[in-house]
Amino acid sequence: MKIKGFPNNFLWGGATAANQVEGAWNTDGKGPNLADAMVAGSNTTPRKITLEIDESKYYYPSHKAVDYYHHYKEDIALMAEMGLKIYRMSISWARIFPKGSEDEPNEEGLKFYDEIFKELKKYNIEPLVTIYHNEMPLNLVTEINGWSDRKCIDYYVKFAEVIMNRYKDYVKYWIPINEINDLTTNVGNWNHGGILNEGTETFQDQKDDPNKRFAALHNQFVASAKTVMIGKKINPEFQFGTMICHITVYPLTCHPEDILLTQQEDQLRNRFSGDVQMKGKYPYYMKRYFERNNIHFEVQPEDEQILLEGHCDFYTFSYYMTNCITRQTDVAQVSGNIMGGAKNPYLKATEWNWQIDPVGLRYTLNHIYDRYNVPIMITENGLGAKDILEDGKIHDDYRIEYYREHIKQMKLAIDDGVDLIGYTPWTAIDVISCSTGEMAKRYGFIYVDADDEGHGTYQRYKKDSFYWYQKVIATNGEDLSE
Ligand code: BGP
Repeated sequence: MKIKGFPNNFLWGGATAANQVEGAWNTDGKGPNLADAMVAGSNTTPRKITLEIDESKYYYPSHKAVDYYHHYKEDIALMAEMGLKIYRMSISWARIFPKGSEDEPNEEGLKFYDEIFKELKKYNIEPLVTIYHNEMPLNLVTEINGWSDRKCIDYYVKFAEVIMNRYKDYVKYWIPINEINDLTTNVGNWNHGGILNEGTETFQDQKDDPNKRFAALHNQFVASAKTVMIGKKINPEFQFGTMICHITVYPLTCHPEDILLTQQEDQLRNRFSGDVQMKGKYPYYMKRYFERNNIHFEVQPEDEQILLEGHCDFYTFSYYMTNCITRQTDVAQVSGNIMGGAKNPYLKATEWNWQIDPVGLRYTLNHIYDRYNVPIMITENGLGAKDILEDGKIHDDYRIEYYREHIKQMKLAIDDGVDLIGYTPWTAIDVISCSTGEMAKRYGFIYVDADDEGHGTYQRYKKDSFYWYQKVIATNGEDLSE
């Protein structure tokens, strides 16, 4: 029996985030955000956080990033040439509200995104806008310790309302908060929660206060739900997606304790945030988790109704790896973006030790669709790898291989019956890495000539994967050959 292909209106796309592409960190009224306070690191050097930004002493990669602020026309033209139907991007909060607490938005910042949306429209590329992608105005970190303070809800909702009103004729798909479940881990404190606890010096080694962290997550749930409610009034056609950093977990062995631990890990890391945003209420297992771990945070009586009314319409997630869970402590470990785990003997890993698991994507898609029964988009998936530029060419067959295997599994999941509507690989164009701040950890279909210290021509080159993906899109996923 021939397997079903991708639907005709499938949204083939690409993704980026403002702080990782734009640069122009203090141009046209933009204020510093928390990403601007992160010093470059590497696989072995943690990223230092400096509230006082000192460019004479440190290199901060977001300050120039890949200079999309000055190259966006060329970059969007390249995305159009590749055939993208959808482009996932984010809006820099500090470009619109430089301190986060102003009464009036920064018009220059708003104009920049007017231009982006006009450009996308010119090429018929649908924008998918992440309102908050790992960057809040630095002032909100120093003034109120980010999302741990309930005041942050109002600041964020104001920002969201301003941009939804301004861009209502251009944007239909919105993601209120990137990888909202990252706050279930310690590493989420800083760049997801804007929380800097005393003693934290690096992104990799943060001091944790679970009370503040889960308060911040609760505040994000409420802010997201309010945004959905306001957005639906601005335009009832708006569609809102949750965005989960989906760390699919397998038991390392069939020992019942490993199975149970895996279930608990899945509940906490993946399901919890998805459940709140899709079903509109806290799941039973989190109530017990908070009690057992003595976690307390402020909940207002009206929050329950807000969460219920402001649930999301579709489900999106990032998928880079799967990890194994076990009660054993003496097993080999692998890393990951929000958490690592036990090494799976059947999988290979990237140079950054993230395990590659295409079949796990089919499993994950079925797992999610079974639970929520709503349209799904994969809003991040990709390979961070070192590329070599030679005679204007980049032969990234390893990236093509990665995508081919994942796309095959997406096709099988569609055949299983999953309502997969779009795919925005990470990334459309090379960006600076979030966890390490490197340029060398490249993800794009388009190469940017810049290095880890910000040297280079910043010229753009099409990688072999660019041409490959162009063909995949043109044939609607039918031709995955070299
Ligand atoms: C996700 C983030 C992205 C992106 C990606 C890859 O968690 O949403 O912003 O950076 O991970 O991670 P890294 O850049 O650390 O390789």
